[in-house]
Amino acid sequence: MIVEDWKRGVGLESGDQELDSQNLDGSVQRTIVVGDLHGCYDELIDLLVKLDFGLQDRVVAVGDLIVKGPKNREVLDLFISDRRFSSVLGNHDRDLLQLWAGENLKFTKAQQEAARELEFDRGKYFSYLSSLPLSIDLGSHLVVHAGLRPGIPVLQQEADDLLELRTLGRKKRTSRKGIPWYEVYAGEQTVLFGHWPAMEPRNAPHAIGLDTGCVYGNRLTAYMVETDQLVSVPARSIYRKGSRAFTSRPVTAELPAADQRTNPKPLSPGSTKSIHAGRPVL
Ligand SMILES: [Mn+2]
Repeated sequence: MIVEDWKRGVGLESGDQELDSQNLDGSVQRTIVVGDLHGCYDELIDLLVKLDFGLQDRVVAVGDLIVKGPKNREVLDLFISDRRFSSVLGNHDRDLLQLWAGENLKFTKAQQEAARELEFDRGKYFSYLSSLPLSIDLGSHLVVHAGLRPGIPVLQQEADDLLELRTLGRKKRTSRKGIPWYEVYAGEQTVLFGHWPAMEPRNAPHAIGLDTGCVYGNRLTAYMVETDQLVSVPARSIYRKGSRAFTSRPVTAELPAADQRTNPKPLSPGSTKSIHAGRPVL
């Protein structure tokens, strides 16, 4: 599908949007929290088409909008131009800001490539990425890029933890060998995060990891807050070779059986914990 068709199909160019809690087809507003995009624009479109994305729906991304994948510019242009789209800052998004700010750090080849792709309108992209928050509070749920230290309020968390934390009890917050932070976290809000790709979503009692390595050729996954559903689409291509850490299985519950995937029962936000293990998958 070409992009212009898709935009018309989901109302991206339909002008004024009525402030109504219902979509044109009468469906209620959905909050679609999407895993790490890394420039995977086509798969984002595939996902939104699959969901019949409407005028009153909104997308919240877990960050790392760019770097490694094929269409960084298209992803950013969509988030900049359509108010239904928002995101937290990811570590790669931050790294691009640091690169452009001339900080004397080591940047990866993929980051330098992304910087070149976006150079023609650097001011616009710098300004947008600088505006991204470290967390987005959805009430029952909290969106951060990587993780947080259990027992500390989100506003008191260190930025580097929100951007890069994987495990506790190790010298480096990025270590994959300690205890995953989300196995310890027991806060009231369910945390929706990305950053640490796995073949399937990471499913903890109070957190859901949504990075299923689309840029590595696996899937793009999203979580729908109001109905406690996961939805995903396959990557169209392998854009980057995945690391061994990516292909290792996450420490999670099994995905629900096929008979649980149909006719999901709508749930109000905040009632998600009780059915965590049986979350329907679209
Ligand atoms: Mn990341």
